Order: sequence, then structure tokens, then C-alpha cells
Amino acid sequence: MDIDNFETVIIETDLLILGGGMAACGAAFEASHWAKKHNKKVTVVDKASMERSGAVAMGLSAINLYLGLKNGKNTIEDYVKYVKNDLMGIARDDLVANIARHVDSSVHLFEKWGLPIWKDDDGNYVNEGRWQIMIHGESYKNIVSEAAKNALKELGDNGQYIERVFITEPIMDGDRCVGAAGFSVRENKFYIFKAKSVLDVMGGAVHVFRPRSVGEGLGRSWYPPFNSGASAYFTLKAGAEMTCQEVRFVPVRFKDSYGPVGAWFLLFKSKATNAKGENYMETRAGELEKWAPYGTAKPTPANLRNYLMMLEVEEGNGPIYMKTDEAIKELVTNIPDAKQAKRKMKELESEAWEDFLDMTVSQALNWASHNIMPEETPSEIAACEPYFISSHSGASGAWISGPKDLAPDSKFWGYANMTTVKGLFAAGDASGASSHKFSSGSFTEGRIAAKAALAFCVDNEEIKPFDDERIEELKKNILQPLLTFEQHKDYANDVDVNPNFIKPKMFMFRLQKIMDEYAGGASVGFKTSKALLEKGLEFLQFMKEDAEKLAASDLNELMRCWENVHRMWQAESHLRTVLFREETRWPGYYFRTDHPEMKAEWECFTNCKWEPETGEWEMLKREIEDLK
Ligand code: SFD
Ligand code: AMP
Repeated sequence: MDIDNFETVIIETDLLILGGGMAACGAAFEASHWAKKHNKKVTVVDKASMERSGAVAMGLSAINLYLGLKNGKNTIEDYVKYVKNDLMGIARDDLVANIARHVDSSVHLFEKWGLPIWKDDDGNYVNEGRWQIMIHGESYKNIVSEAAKNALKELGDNGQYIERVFITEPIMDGDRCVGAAGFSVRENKFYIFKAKSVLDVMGGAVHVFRPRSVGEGLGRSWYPPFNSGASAYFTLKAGAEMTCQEVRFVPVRFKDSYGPVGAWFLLFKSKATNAKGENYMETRAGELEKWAPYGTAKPTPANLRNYLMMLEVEEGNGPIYMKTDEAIKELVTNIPDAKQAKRKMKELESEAWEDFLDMTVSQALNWASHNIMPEETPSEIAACEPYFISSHSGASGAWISGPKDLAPDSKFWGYANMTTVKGLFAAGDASGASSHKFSSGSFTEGRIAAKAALAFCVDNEEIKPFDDERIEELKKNILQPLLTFEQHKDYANDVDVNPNFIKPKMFMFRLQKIMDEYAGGASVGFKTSKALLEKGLEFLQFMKEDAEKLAASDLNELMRCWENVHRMWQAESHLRTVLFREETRWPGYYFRTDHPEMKAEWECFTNCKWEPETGEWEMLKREIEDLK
């Protein structure tokens, strides 16, 4: 491919929103209101098509964050307490509370835009658990993205969304972020975006660790394969401080097809057992004392629920089963009328299938192909490989300013959701230490961040003209894998085996092997230690050198190359932070065999920062503080 044929497209805007997922949709919706008021331009850039991009691509069967404040059932304080306990004491109260106080209104908007929410006979939302409500959500993302696009259209020339452009690098002017560089994955076009403020909402990361699904199953994962660490890379490369980079998420899911368990545990009140039929949450309850006060609080934190299950597997007591059959029977057992009981049974069967059809179609196919009828047969569940998703039960992301009225002084620096880099904002999976935002909370946080980022544009109108030489240098660097392939492709007769370059898939396998074996992946029972982590970091340095030899035969592979560079940075910040925190705080996510206990001295945030000037990493401890 001739890279001289690449057109350079320069887009100038005020607020640049990077990503097209839940947070980006919330951001676009909110920003258009403020942009209209201040006559500002808003541009959204997604690597895929907003209609079905990101984690909600396939749809969802529940909205996992809804407080129902109007009904007076819950308070914001209850929610903050719940989130902090679930994260073993490590969470930013100010950020969690800020999302919680605004999230209900976002859910009401979804309903207004056409999202069907389950209702009971009295017209109230049907709760799955205390914070979760059930939806018929196959088209959730279509509905929300349509509203976001409509909001942008209302701005006329000042509202723009660009799809199928992969964002690669931040563009800096000293200590301020003033744009981004990327390329089209469909046409020979290199993009430069110039902006007064930038909102990073490019999701979390998958395939950093070796997945359980290999060989025939490669590509299948719980987290969407399209989110590959761009958010963390972007903020790290801009020099922003990151937090909780060690807090990966290991979901327990229906085995091999990654179907969700929330509806089974919470709505259907199902139990999970080992092969002997023992409910490990009961038989191993004593283990939770070791992790007090969090382990002994209710609900048991997600990582500890995992951990008790992992202990069973370690002792050879698998398979682990979700007792779907028993749960369904239990739900009809007290219905005296036989006809009514039969009707209820049909209803439950249909709800069970819909749970998967709404959000993980392949799990329904798995049941069908293995002759599993949930009302008759239990199903295997298992812990997945680790992912980086701070909007669920992980926490990794950028360290951001809290809101003025809630944040302690040390956690407020002018604009809500601004990272430690001027003009660079983050939300959803891109911002850290405020877990359990889920789809509704990510959308809401996108709104909060966009409002603040728009205010930043208004307050900071001036940006310097871009340096043409710098643009050319970025273009050359970003397109280099195409050149490398072109130069050396004829050396060998197999494109995957060539001493002059490495293809992105092979590069990804190498990264996954390092992370799996040294950073505590699924194949080593999620265990690691200082010695292993240091070895992993050593191998990662070699990878960083080899990254310069990545080769791409077409635009799609060029995207794969950069996805893997992004993953590698996510990986490095993870390794460094797991190494820094000398304790085990989240058994069930990872276990430090050399520091097997939780320690009071690590009751703090562990942050990291890559310094653009020197290329050095800095590790920091930050205090946990209550609401102002
Ligand atoms: O229960 C680039 N989540 C669930 N939330 C719920 O409320 N209910 C559920 O039922 C949920 N379940 C669930 C969930 C997630 C996943 C993966 C599964 C199941 C299988 C969580 C939410 O989905 C999640 O909290 C939000 O989606 C987070 O929003 P956001 O905006 O932070 O991330 P995104 O939606 O994935 O969007 C990311 C966007 O970035 C784009 N992108 N664009 C340009 N350049 C690049 N280099 C880019 N890299 C990525 C993406 O295309 C996308 O648009 S349950 O089972 O857990
Ligand atoms: P999941 O399907 O595992 O993503 O869960 C959806 C929601 O239910 C999340 O808010 C989880 O934290 C919550 N959840 C799932 N399983 C349990 C459980 N056994 N106890 C308490 N909460 C749960």
C-alpha cells in the first residue's frame, strides 16, 4: 500500500468526543444542549458504527444502576456504601455520588426514547436486585445512539459524528490536550482533530490476558472484542495520572459462551454449587471473615463471591453449576393452582431465554446445541479471563476531578471529570475509582463530563496553530506498519512468519501469554508474585521494542496493530500497579502469593503516571476521603 496516497483530513472543533459508546452518547446528548447555548461545535468520533458499537452492541437485559430516588427506597449514601464495600474499600465517594444523584433521569430518558422497561401490574419498574431493573434491551444501543445523533443533528453544522475512524494518539500543546490523531478503517485517510477540549470515552480493554476461548473459540469473550485499551493509552500518553490500574474485573459467567449470571442470582434467586451439590457461599462462609470488614458485609463483594468458587475449583470440586432447574421449580412451587403454576413456568422459561437473547445470543445457541433446558438441567458457570472495565466491578482508569460541591479539596481541580491533564476529560470505562456505573451510569457520567468539558472550551478559547512537521511525523509513525509490510512481505512465503516484522495477531498472542502466565491470568489460577511480575515486565520491555516492527497488510490490520499497542500500555500500567500494591485486596480478581493478606497500610488508591518528557513511570499513593 502506498502511504503517499493517504489524504490528511483536518477537522477543527470545540469539543471532541472520542468513542461512540454509552458515555459518548450521554456526552453528545448533553453537549448539544450547552453547545447550542454557547455556539460551539461538537464532534464525535467512533472506530465503529455508533448504532452497535461498544459493550452494549448486542443489547442488554438489565439496567444495573437505577436508584429510584423518587420512590424513596434508596438513598445516594446507600449506593456509595454499596459500591465502596464491593470494591473492598477502594472507591471515590464523590464520583460515585455524583453519578448516583443524576442517573435516574437518564433512565427516564431511555424510556422516553422507546426502551421497553419491564413493569409490574402496578406500572412500577421490575427490579432484578436492589439497584438493577429489567429491560427488553436487544435494541438498547440503537435507541440511545439514535437520540445522541438526533441531538447532534439539532446543532446543524456545529454537530458532527464521524464513524469508522480509529483514534490512535493524543495531540498535546505543552500540558494541554488539544486534539487527537487517527485513521479511517475504510478509506486511505489520515485524520487530525483540533479541539479546545477532548473527552476520552473509548471503553475498557479485552484480550490483554489470554482468553479461555482459544483455537476454534478465539474471539469469543465476555467483553466486546472491539474495546482494546484505547482509553487508557490515550490518557497515559497524554501524561495523565491513572488510578486503580490493578483493579481488573473477572466476571463469573455461564461457561464458554459468557452468558450473564445477574438475573439468575438476583431475579430467579438461583444458587450455585460445586459438583457435590454444596453451596459454597454457605459452606465456605467462614473464609469471608479473613476479608472483614468488607467480606462480612452484605452483599458479599463480587471478587469474594468469585474467590469462594475458585477455592472449590482448586480443590477439584468442579464443575460449578448454576442450579437453574431448582430455581425455576422453587419459583412455582408455592403456586397452588396447577394452571397458574404452568403459566408461570412458561413465563419463567421465556424470561430465562430472553435474558441471553437480549445480550448474549451465543449463550442461547450454546443451550440449544447442548440440549439444555434451563427448567430441567443446571448449567456450568466459570470465572472468565480478566478484563479492564471500570464501569462494572473493575476500577481502572484516569484519575479525575470530582464535582465542586461533593469532592474533598484534594480531589477537585476546576472542572468535573477533567483528568490531571488540562482540557482532557474522561468518563465511563475511561475514568477510574467509581465502579458500578454500568450502562446508565456511564451515559450519565458522559453527560456530566461533557457539560464540564464544554465549559472548559468556553473558558479556554485559544489554541495555538498545529505544527505541520509534527502532523507529518505523527502520520508517518501511525501508518508505518503498512510500509513495513510492503517493504518486507516478499521475504517469506508465509505472511505470519517473517524475521523482518511481526503481524498484530502474533503480537497479541505474545502479550496474552506474558499476562496470563506472569500477571495472574486464568491458566495460573489468577495468582502472581513480585518475582513473576518483574519477569513479566522484563518480557514486556522486549515487546515494546518489537512493537516498532508491527506490520499491516491493509487498513483493518493497521487498526489491529494499534489496538495491540494500546493493549500493551494497558498491560504495563496493570503490571506495575499490581507490583506496587504489596498486599492481596481483591482475591477472586488476583492473588499475590507473596503478600496473601489485606493490609491497613494499603487502604489507599494506588495511582501511576507515565511522564512524556522522560518516559519514566511514577507510582503514587492517594488518600481515600469521605464526601465533603
Ligand atoms: O450485567 C473507539 N454492562 C452492563 N450494564 C448494564 O447496565 N446492564 C447490563 O446488563 C450490563 N451487562 C454487560 C455490560 C457490559 C458487557 C461488556 C456485557 C454485559 C457483556 C456494562 C455497560 O455495557 C458498560 O458500563 C458501558 O457500556 C460503558 O460505557 P462506555 O461508553 O465507557 O464504553 P462502551 O459503551 O463500550 O463504548 C466504547 C466506545 O469506544 C469506541 N472505541 N473509538 C475510536 N477510536 C478507538 N481507538 C476506539 N476504541 C474504542 C467503541 O467503538 C465504542 O463506541 S452485565 O452482563 O454485566
Ligand atoms: P452480572 O450479570 O454478573 O453482570 O450482574 C449484574 C448485576 O447483579 C451487577 O450489579 C452485579 O454486581 C449484581 N450481582 C450479580 N450476582 C450477584 C450476587 N450473587 N449477589 C449480589 N449481586 C449480584
